[in-house]
Amino acid sequence: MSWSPDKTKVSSWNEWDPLKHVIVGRADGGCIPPPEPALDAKVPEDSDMRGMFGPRPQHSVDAANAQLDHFASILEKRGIRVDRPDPLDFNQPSATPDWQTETMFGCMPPRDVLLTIGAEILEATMSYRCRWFEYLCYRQLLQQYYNEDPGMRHEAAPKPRLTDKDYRQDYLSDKIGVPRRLKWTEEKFFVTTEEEPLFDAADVLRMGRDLIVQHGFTTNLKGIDWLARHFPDHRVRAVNFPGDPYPIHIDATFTPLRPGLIMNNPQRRLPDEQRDYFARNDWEIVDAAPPAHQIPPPLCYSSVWLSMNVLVLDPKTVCAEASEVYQLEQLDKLGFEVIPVPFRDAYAFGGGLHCATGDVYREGICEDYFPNQ
Ligand code: DAV
Repeated sequence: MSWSPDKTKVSSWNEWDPLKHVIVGRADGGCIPPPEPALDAKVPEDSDMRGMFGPRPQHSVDAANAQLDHFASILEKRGIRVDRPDPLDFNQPSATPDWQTETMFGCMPPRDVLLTIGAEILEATMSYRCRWFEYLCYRQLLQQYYNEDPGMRHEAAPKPRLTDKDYRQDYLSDKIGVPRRLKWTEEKFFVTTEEEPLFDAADVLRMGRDLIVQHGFTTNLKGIDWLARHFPDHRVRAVNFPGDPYPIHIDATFTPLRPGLIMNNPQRRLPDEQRDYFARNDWEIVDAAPPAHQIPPPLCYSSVWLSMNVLVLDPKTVCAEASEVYQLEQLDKLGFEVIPVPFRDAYAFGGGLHCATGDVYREGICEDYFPNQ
């Protein structure tokens, strides 16, 4: 049965098959959350955000929304159905019996929260307290998909307690220094402990039968094990990337572009012993082009490597940030039709073009891209 825009169907098995239906986030009400253990570990020590919290300036919300709306219209003009989440009032306290935080975060990056594997959309545990309730922004859409597509599976991973036991106290200092952080992350001594399963959806790359999951600040080994038990028909592989002092989310580090081709951040290389799996299955790993910018935009958590946070529309077409001239050029040379999308004003709200989207439907089936085990 072929896909049509007015009949909802949930299905997506990888990061590159032809995209037909997607969620694009919103910047409305985005907040800088107050200090909490795992979030503080990610804010660079010299960041302009240290010590700040509360609603982001309205002019920055408006600028981000203008770019998000423009991105959505680019996708729609190409025949892709676009849905948008329902923001909460993020500038209010939230709490469970275990903790309380003064503000939430926002709903710009659906990729962090929602993991689409085939007909299932899974709400991630999340690993920051300020993002514990973020799934609520997507519930209206997920309920709609559930009602309209009898094959859709709506799942939620066990909500974590997120007590102080989930976080290593060693990371509470803002004077750790980058050399020590690099040593710790190389040793896989991350801010999150193994108290309970934790994962953010943006640590998972979907590659047909294989799920490649980054072990780092936002996803622990128990989270990866939970994913492996939850998806028994998949091979779930943990990867890690020494060289990143703040390892959260795989999508500014390791970016599959089409079957057989992945870009790797040259400052965060996949270790040799983990490369073999890709090599023996004829996957080429190329260094991503350098970012065009020396520093991220103001009040932004993410690194300049959002340059490689591209959204693949199909194996020949990719959206990349409009000012990232080196990345645009590299993708062009790799044979893609490249769609430049202005997006830097949205970065501070939670990331780039891949972060800001969540798959609902891509054509194609679950294939095995790694037959040589
Ligand atoms: O390089 O700061 C950003 C990923 C956002 N989802 C980085 C990772």
